[in-house]
Amino acid sequence: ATHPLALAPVSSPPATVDGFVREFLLNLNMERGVALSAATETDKYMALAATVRDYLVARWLEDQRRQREDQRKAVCYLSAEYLLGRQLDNNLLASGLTDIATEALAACGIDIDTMRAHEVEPGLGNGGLGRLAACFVDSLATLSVPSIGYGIRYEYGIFRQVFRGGEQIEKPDAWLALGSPWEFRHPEAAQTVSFAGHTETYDDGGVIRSRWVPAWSVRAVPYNYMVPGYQNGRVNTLRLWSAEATKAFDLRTFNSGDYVEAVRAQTFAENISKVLYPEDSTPQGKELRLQQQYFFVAASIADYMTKVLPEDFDLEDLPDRVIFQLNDTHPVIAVPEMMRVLVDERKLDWDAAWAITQKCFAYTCHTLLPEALEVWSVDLLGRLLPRHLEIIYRINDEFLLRVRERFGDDEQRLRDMSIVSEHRAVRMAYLATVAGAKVNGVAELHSQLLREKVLHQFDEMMPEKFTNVTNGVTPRRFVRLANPKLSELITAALGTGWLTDLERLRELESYAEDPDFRAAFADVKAANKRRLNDVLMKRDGFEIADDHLLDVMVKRLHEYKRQTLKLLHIVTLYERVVSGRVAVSDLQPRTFIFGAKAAPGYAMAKRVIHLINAVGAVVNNDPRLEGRLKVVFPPNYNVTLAERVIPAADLSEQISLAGKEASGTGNMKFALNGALTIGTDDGANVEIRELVGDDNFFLFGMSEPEVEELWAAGYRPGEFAQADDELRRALDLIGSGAFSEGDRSTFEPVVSNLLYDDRFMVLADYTSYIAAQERVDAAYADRDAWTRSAILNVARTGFFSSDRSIRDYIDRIWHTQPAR
Ligand code: 26V
Repeated sequence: ATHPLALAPVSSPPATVDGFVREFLLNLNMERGVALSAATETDKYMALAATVRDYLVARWLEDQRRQREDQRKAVCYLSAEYLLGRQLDNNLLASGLTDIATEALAACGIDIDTMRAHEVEPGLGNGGLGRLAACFVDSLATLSVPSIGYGIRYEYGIFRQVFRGGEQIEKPDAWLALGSPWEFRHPEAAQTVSFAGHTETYDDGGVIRSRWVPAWSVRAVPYNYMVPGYQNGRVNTLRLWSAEATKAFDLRTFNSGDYVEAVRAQTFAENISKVLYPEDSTPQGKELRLQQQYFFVAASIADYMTKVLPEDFDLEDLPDRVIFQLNDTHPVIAVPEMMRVLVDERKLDWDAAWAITQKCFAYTCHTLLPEALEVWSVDLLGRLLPRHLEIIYRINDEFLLRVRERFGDDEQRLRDMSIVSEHRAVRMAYLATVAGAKVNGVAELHSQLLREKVLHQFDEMMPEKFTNVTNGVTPRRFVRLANPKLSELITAALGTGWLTDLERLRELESYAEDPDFRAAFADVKAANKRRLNDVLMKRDGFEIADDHLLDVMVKRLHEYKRQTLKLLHIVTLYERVVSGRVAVSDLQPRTFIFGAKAAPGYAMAKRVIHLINAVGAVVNNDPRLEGRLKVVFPPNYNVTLAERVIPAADLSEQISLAGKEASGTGNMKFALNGALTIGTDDGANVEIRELVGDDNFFLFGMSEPEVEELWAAGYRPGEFAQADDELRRALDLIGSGAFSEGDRSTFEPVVSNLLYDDRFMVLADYTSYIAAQERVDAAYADRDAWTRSAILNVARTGFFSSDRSIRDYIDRIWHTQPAR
């Protein structure tokens, strides 16, 4: 370019109210093609988003240019899910434009809160794993780590949940219906991703090589999202791939004349990124899901190798330039894909390629449940990705040779450690462990159990690979944006700077002893409850009473998380009053909030949802309770609702069976917002309790070794029902049809599951849980002491910033440097 304007980098509009108004109106007129007087809410929202974008773009382009030129090692975060939540407020905060935008919009007669409310959140994830990825990209940008997030642009995110007769109904989440103002589509940067076909060998000038002859392919079109760091001028990229029909399909339309067949084929291609699988932890082995995984991973590797890496790059140096972090096993097919690219396409010899690959990947495991460990059948892999299957076999053969060298001809061990099982299933966690430079769990206890149980034999062989990185959450979204009143109070006490240095919250410890500060803190909590009341009243007609203890359990519905234990507590309180054993005036008024989606195919989980609603319908309307117990179950719990619920909570329910919840991240969000936890010694609860102290945490239930012991001894849940009169009464009441208009069959499966199976030992922990809830009531009676504990929870949980997690990844796994 020669024009002087083309030589200079783009510049942002002036960061003033006038500058913002001008840019906003320009977008409204030029991009939306409407005048302000005729603009709809959607027009205004889209123009506002475009305006915020305009302020970020210059930095974004600059950071992309630098990242290309920079020799520094970068992180490619590979995740099938990013549960981003709404973007507008976050991007305003990150760019420091909140006040300017508020004023500018007001000057145009627009209330910025109506604009915030207009955004549909991109729900491109199921729960903890997807939200963690979103927190991590925020921290990566805030810490200026050269990095790029790769994932899938699902056309339909996690389903929208509605209740009909108390039962969950799933509705499609058409989050793109109004258009998505935060993304940039880049068709020119598309990659081709191939599938199926066969493999063959050929003579390449004297060298016999393998190659893959695929049967069909799709186009992967990237959509780039800006990921601004918090007020640091850094803007990273999240690149989400969308599947489209290839040119080949179009050609076929033209040539064959079979128009309908060609259009059908196009639909087939576009199915790949159509919908997020709503299963959380029970893989179904569905072909489309494997297609999704390979689709985004192959596109991402090709993008990195051809668009990010310089053309003449010496591949031996790849490990100094990039690390691919595998978010659970979903992207693990990247390992054989990298081998295929290096060996078949770049013509490296196998050993050199394997040496490189082993240094370029690291694997994060997010589960302990054996049923959640992904496997793919050899048949399916062979059909869909024949060359990758060959590569996996060779990786496995060479690995088993090493096992043999090390441990001798121990056939049992060889079977146990084989990547391909006797049942012809490829164990993706084993492949990731063998291939990865590092394997990490997501909380101390989880990492320990990975080494002792799930991957024990791998730990014996390669202990240096195993490490822990305890999860974290972004304080920008989950403290600053979700809880502006608490943030103001903290800033008034500590000054600024704590949002990017969250350990500074420690300085609040002394404020816990200051009665004025405690009063102010209690006022914030009360205001957050009123705000939640307003949200829920408007949304679902639920009321949150000012004087109730707000007891919250929000997370995916899963048996191991034990929503039924929470229900047994509620039913016990109810039964005490209606049986006359406890005077209603002796009840601590409580509102129980649930939020939970069940996987559509998980029958027991759906029945528990029904039961929560059924118990609510009875408890909420029984005049004998005088309104002292309320069950509130707003449908469609998502990031947006979490941001309103968590800051209002008094009590955080983290009651999974010890040894089952890998970490939890909701637990961290609650503590940071001044809720006290009632919880088991599980996942990150262990670390939360260590930090906040036993006096500020309600511990109950068996420890993980106690769980193991009871299980080994032969667990008989019925004996626990026999031993606790109130437990029996609660189960009987549910079984009697008290919550199903006398119909005993509706919830019988839930009751008999607990009495005769109870895989997650709900009954074994019941007595201890009820006792802990009584300690909660007693503690809440001294409101000022409770507030002190709540402040100490905030003060002592700065460790759980995802900035700290990312620093740990850098120190223990990535060994990258921040950008200049
Ligand atoms: C997810 C899926 C989703 C689609 C169907 C197949 C399938 C198979 C396995 C999984 C693993 C789910 C793992 C997960 O979400 N783990 C959660 O990760 C959080 C972040 O580390 C952690 O806080 C939670 O404790 C853990 O349950």
